[in-house]
Amino acid sequence: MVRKIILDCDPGHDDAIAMILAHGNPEIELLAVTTVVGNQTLEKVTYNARSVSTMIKMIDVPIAAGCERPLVKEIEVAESIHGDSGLDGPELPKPVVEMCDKHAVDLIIETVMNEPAGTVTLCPTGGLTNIAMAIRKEPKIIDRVQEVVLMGGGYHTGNWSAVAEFNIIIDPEAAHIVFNAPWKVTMVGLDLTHQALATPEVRDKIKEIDTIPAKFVDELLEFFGIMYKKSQGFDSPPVHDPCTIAYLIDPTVMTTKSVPVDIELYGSLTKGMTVTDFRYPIPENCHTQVAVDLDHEKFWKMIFDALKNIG
Ligand SMILES: [Ca+2]
Repeated sequence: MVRKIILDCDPGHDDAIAMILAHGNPEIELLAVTTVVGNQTLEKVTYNARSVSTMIKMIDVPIAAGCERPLVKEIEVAESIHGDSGLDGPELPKPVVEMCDKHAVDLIIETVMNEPAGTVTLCPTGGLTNIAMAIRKEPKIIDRVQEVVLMGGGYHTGNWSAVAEFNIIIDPEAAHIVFNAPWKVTMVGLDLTHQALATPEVRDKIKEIDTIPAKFVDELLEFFGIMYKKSQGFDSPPVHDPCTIAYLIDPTVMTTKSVPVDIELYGSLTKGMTVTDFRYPIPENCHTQVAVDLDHEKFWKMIFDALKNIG
């Protein structure tokens, strides 16, 4: 059964690869791409989303821009990882894909409310500002969404502080709203995505595909790899965001564990931490789960196949 998704993102090197995986896989129907401030300003990430759509000839998926700042905190971007444009490295094609004139929050609400109940999955791969705003504006979406599968957080480590991950720490209040809504949330956090490494073997296979989008991905990974080595000491960069899409294509690509997760809002050292409670017993009504182990080979085969499908 084809999975209908809304990708709410901040492209972003790994967001771009998530777009490619969603577009290139026949199991996924991308209903909309919505953008949110995160890796760079809203203006830059929205330009990037249009540019990536142009690159992969994804002309029929609406793109809508969302929130230009977090709910409470000031804007914090990830220039040390994604560069000044948010997508440094390859030369970006000039976007020819038009913007949807709706605000992303409205497009999310309208799409969820117009599709049959229980058929749309939200896939946030940036800060959770748009999704939190959508819940507050139209709480009925909580019951209508099939599930939320998000990249963010981590139950044993952070990357933007000792215990907090970037997508959560840039808007912890929004994350608090999203994790505490009574819908099914799968947290694909750093514990999982740090296994999705673009190793030299992976890079070679992408080069072999030898298409314009494959060359684009190779150049993205080249820049991403340099920045990850310099700023976080990784030998191969972790490609976080497409892990969410991979899970929706085939959940056996990862193992998950059902456990309560909540967001720390007040700790002077721990603000933005995804506090995960592994204690026995797990409550029966637990609506959150965390991603644990990745099947690296299966994951990367999905990316290779998507690139081949796009051609
Ligand atoms: Ca992202």
